[in-house]
Amino acid sequence: MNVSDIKHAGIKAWVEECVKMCEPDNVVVVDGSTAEYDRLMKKCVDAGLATPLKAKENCFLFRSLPSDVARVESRTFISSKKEEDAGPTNHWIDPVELKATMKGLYTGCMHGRTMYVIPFCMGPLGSPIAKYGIELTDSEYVVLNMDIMTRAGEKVWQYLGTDGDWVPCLHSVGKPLNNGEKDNGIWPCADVEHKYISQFPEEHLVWSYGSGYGGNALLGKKCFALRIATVIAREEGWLAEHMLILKLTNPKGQVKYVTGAFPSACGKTNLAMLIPTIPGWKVETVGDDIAWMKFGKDGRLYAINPEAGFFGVAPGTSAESNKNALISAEKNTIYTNCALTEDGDVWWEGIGYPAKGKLVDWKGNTRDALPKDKSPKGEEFAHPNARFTAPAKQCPCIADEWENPEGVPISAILFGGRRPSTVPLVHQARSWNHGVFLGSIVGSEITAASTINAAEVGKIRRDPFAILPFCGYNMGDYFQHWIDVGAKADQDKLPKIFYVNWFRKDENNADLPGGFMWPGYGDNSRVLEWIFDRCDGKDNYVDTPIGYMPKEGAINTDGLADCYKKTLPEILKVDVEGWKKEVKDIRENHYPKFGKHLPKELTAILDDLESRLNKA
Ligand code: GTP
Ligand code: SPV
Ligand code: MN
Repeated sequence: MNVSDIKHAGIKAWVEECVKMCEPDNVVVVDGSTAEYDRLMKKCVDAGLATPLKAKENCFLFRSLPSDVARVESRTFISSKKEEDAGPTNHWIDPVELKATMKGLYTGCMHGRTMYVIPFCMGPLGSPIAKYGIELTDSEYVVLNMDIMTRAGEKVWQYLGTDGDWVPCLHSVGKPLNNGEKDNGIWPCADVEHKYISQFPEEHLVWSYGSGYGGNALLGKKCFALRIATVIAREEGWLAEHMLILKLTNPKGQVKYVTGAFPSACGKTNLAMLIPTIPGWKVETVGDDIAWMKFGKDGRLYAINPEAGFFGVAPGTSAESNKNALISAEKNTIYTNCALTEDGDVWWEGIGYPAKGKLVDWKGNTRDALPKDKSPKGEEFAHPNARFTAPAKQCPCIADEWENPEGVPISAILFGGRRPSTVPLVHQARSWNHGVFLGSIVGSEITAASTINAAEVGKIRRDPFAILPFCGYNMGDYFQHWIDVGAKADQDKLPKIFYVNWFRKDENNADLPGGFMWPGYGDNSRVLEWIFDRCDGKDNYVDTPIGYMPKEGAINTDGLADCYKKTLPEILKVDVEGWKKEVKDIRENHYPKFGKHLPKELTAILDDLESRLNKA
């Protein structure tokens, strides 16, 4: 199929306009076939950008440049007409100015390259919740990843018809090949100051330039399914969220679906694929990163996973921590910035075993492997934000209903982040609005997924709803939208809201691996059990100043390692002094940012929390 064959007039005109501006050598309309995937992958191998992995069927390793290893929040823009509409937590440039700058960069930017036209669908094809987009890109890596991460290619056109809704997503790596230049095995991208990841919310438009990595370049993911989708969701009255979706079955065979918002690299993929350590319980995966939630005819909130694959964090993924992720990525997978072993396999820190012999690290240097599966900070063989791109259907615990066009009905919503102190293992909101409050105050240590600057990693920042880098409009208005959604709903049918923290630390306790006071991973099922029973209204809680918490003995500790039986009382306590500091920080530093956009309901809940703490 050629551009001239596109039956959708709006799409055809936009593609032609972009071709004129970017001046690619060729234009290819992506069909999504296996033959096409193989051809593009071979092109990457021939250009020295990809290495086939001898040890894994149809798997390939890419290495990016050190300036292009994660999302670049400092170069991500919400370009609304008014700065106020982007809000205090987003970077903003006037759209007229930004478009002029970017048009300058886009002009002739695809010289020596092919422009790929990718028709794609976010969500199960034909689902009433699904949305469609077209990504134009000059990166074969992006086409290959989009093929795994979305439903892409020929099959999408029938849903677009001649005038269906779609989101235009323009992407270039920003590295034209003039005068017969070649990539010569070097990951193409632009300097950091020329990278722009731009969303134009009023136009539902994405323009990305200069990066080939992850969420900067696979525009269906964070740019469309979150930044633009949050805007559409607000217009249409639903929720687009940075959340995993899991199916939880108890020993009686009863099922509940749970979503969870945790900041980047804070455990969504792991929780979504968890293997419970408590007998009789089962977790299955519906999604691991993004949830779109709408009310069904029965008044319940239903979630779909708009994606078709996992773009998962490799480091820390082992047979012990997340076996299901390893199996998902055993074949037909793209690895990025992992280390390469002598026998043609990938390796990373925390994979569960030391590597043998020599390793090629993510920068392409050959070094002797260490006798353990950790490396000193800054000397990692795999980049801390190294990733695997794997088809969701390969996940051994994918839920049968993961592609249900109507989605799955949600019973509980979790919020969480990496909080080494103060925040307990689990507490429950007293009401929907109290839950919105908990979402609004989420904080977490910065991880390698959210910055290309290693010096920032570990600092705590507020990341409301884990959506700080992904909200396409004013965060204060986003809080209000959550309150409005709850107010309109049938209160009995709303999901219950919980705040969890797997990451409490006690660095002085040598018994604790990594200093973590909770084992995490499979043992998080112990907390899921409590949450499941809470949703059924079980009397397993005590009322505390911060919300409902497990009453004594309500967290199942059968088989829990002794060192954690000792730390459990500590992480199930309300740290009154810590929370008072928290309240002060929210009042003085967090909430004032939102000015008149801050819903008064949230200030009222903050006041209530403070008075409860004062009485404690
Ligand atoms: P994004 O894809 O960036 O949105 O990340 P994510 O939220 O899906 O995080 P993921 O599940 O990939 O986990 C990131 C890192 O946190 C990995 O190195 C995991 O091993 C580690 N991790 C996940 N769950 C836990 C847990 O329960 N406890 C501890 N200590 N670490 C965890
Ligand atoms: C995240 O950073 O939350 C990710 C990875 O899921 S990326 O797709 O690069 O945004
Ligand atoms: Mn994510």
